[in-house]
Amino acid sequence: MGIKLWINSDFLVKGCYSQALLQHLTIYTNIYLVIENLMTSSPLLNALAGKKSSRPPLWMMRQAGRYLAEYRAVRQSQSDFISFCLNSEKACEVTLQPIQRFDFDAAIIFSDILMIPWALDRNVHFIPGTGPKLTPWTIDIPLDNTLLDKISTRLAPIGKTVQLTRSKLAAEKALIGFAGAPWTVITYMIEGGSSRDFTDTRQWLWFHPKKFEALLDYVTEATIHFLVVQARAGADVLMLFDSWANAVPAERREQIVVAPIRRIIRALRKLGLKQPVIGFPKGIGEGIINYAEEAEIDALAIDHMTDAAWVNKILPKNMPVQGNLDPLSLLVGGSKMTKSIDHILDSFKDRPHIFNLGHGITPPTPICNVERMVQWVRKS
Ligand code: 1CP
Repeated sequence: MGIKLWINSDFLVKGCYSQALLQHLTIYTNIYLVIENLMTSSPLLNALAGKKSSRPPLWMMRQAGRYLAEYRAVRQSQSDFISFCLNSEKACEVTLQPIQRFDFDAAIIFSDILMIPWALDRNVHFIPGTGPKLTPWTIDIPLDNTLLDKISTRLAPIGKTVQLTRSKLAAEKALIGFAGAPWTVITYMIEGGSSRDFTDTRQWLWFHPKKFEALLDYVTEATIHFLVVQARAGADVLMLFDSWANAVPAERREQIVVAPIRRIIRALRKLGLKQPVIGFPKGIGEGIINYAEEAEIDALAIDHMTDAAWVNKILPKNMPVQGNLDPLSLLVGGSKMTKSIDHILDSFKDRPHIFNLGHGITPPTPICNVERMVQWVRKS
């Protein structure tokens, strides 16, 4: 629908009053609809709906975080990280900070993938300089379904953050809710924190396949509850972070990486929740071909280890992609960074694309390099 269409309307030359009035009304209705559309259309939602644009919308994974002085200032006022995530006012404040500073096209709600283990009573703590610590999940722990029933109540403060943030965010900025993919969350539960090789979790796959399957189902159900809270509170988009999908043996990917995502998305759709879902199966290389086909996601987030030109060749033509600048290129900046940005923009120029990093931004990143990245992507 274009402006010319209504201006060219010939109601003035027609003598019939009522017809002219009718057309007049139509014109005003059309103008209203177009203005409303202009006011609410979100570049990020457009890309997720499969629309191409001359400049891709952009945001950054982990955009609210320690590289920002204003984040560190708020963080200081809250010693316990979980309480910080559950404090809707403060979580909303830090969610909005990167939008205020860089005018990104999307905000991602400030929370953590470990809120699910926390809600499942896993005694989650974040130790400064060390990372998360949880009471490790052992083979003999029974799966308590009454805890699943409590997830929505326990994580309700995050729904409140979503609501509050949406009310403060401009209409054209999309708000992203998220959860960890079940596998990634389970690695933290079994290892009791971060891990380099996920030895205990991977051993479960071989020694206790039935128990592992039951735990996977359990965490998948918990994830559905968590995403429903965020979707019902007003999140426009949902993202599932499978940060450690690389550690899953290739022949088990369908069961562990792909099927749980499909199950989560089907459950959301069954509840009438239509938010587009971005899947991020980090580090699975050629596995993205099957993931893109089978997981029923709306868009695929690509890590920086995967070449954008190859991704463009192998994925279905109109599938939206997100990514995939190496976060460490933002440490060096300059022409090394812009050359890398150009490769990504050029590779994805013929498909719906959301510019992003291939993983989270790191704390030592200079702000001026983020600014340069934003300018460079927007001038393209
Ligand atoms: O004290 C601090 O400020 C701790 C740093 C921090 C932050 C800023 C943690 C601890 N979590 C978060 C917020 C967070 N985490 C967000 C919202 C902020 C934003 O993106 O703007 C998101 C989306 C996450 C997701 C998250 N948490 C992931 C998946 C994405 C990824 O980076 O791979 C993972 C794996 C976590 C676990 C986690 N949270 C925090 C730490 C230190 C860790 C462990 C990371 C590891 O094992 O390497």
